[in-house]
Amino acid sequence: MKSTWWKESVIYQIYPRSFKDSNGDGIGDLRGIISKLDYVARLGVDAIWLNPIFTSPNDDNGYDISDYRDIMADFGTMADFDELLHQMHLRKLKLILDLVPNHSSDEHFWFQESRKDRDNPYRDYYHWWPAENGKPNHRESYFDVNRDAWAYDQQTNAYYLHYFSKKQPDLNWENPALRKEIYDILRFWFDKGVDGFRMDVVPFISKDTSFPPIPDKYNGNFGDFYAKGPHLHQYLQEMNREVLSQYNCVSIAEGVGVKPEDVELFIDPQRQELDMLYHFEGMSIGYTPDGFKEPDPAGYSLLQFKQVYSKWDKAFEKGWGTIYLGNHDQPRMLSRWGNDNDEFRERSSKLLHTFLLTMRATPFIYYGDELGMSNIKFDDINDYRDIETLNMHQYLLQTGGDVERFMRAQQQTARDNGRTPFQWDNAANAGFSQADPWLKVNPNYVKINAAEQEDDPNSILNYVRQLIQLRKTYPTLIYGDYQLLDPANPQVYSYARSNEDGKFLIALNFSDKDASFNTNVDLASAQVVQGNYPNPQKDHNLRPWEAVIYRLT
Ligand code: TEU
Ligand code: CA
Repeated sequence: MKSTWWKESVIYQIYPRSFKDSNGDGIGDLRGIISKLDYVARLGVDAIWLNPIFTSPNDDNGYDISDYRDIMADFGTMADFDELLHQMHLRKLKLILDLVPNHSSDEHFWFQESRKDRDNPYRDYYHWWPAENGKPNHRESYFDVNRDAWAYDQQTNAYYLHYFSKKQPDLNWENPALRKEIYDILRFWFDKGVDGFRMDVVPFISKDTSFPPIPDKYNGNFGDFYAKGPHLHQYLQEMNREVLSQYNCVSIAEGVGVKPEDVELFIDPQRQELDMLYHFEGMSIGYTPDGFKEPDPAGYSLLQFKQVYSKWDKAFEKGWGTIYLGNHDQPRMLSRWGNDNDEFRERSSKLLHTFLLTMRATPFIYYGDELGMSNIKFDDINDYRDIETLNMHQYLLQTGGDVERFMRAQQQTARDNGRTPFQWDNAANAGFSQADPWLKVNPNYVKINAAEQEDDPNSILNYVRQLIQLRKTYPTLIYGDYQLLDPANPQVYSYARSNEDGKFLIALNFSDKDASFNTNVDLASAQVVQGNYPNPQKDHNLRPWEAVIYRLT
């Protein structure tokens, strides 16, 4: 019988390329992670999610896999992997890998075969459109320099589909032989003892292979259309039947394009599909509608933020929720949702972690956020490594777009902001590597690093450790009902968590100014169990970026 261990877990996401370099090539690797497992274990987290570690040409930093059963040369060997898994399990840390089922690398054996000839046994592992039938209906690509998801391939006079880069051809899930390959890959890693998988853009895997025009009702939100393929849930139920149901594992959908009304289709345990899903709706808050990931100069609306996260708490009720504010696809959460200037860095980073660790959902802590790492804000395109930035820059150049505006926006929102090397100490390259890192280290590492915070009782690092312990001490913070309070308050996000074991009130002042909040709760008799200022008051008044957890019963 599968347990639901993952409901009580705190998951720590590590971007392997940027965590710790053990062999002096400027690239993080598995042995580097092994050397830092005691640090991770001391956080008190229960599981580590590693971004893809499989063989890849790294067109999209591992999200373009050319061998699903071997370890990327940059990261080490299978022996290194076996040692990592063993060392993690010794420390009671579970390992969640990152499956990329929607597409492979074009350097994968399957694609090399598939593109050879139209009768090749691997032809139908991918989506091909014979050119004699004319150009297929447009499909927008996330990463292509021409935004076009159809690439013409001379060898067989046909187009192949790639929702992401040309080097990431979409796998054809309508082909049962391909689906079986993916299930075998899952089995291979589960039999090695892996504890779960995060599944990259899994809502996109099913396609209507007649490739009709995208209906107008999606008005340009092509990801929403991609996430509504005809057989998606049939395939997820098959994956569960064939593999997931046979292991005490966790499966987590990257829920791009999924609406709140649809999430139960993925996570309702009665449907036997996946266990959890993380949504993207929060990640569009505060971006202008017409710019490519451009922050609204007015900042984001806390009212909208509260509405979105409360709505998804409800949407997750049929299953179990997830909560995150940053990952490898997002800028640093401190810079985006908090205030990364010196005055408020510490308070607002602690406040954001208070939110993550007191909601009714499995929290994802992103490597370095526990130190208050912030955006590096590159202003030179040559400092960027991310295909998403580089190709969009190229597209704007060739189409006469506003490159200046784009580069300004990228300083705030580019994915590379969240991928800079972990800041271990104030030695060269922040102790990440002896060599020049693959991506520049944020120069603020000299004062923002783990060594600086390790023994400081007031550091963000130690506050996060305390919060994780608090969540484990009071299961009400995990399982308790969630109730939004004072919804119209534009500065303070306050909510209650309650069940038969107790009741807590969390109050978070998401602003640079003093604030007050209203609840029908008399706080005078409450016990303050956590706060990010000395002597928190119990009078419904909060200082800038003040976070308080009150225990009411
Ligand atoms: O991301 C899916 C996805 O939609 C992202 O492209 C996201 O919407 C975008 O980056 C926001 O700017 C997954 C992985 O998390 C991402 O790292 C990969 O680049 C992508 O799929 C392709 O595998
Ligand atoms: Ca290395």
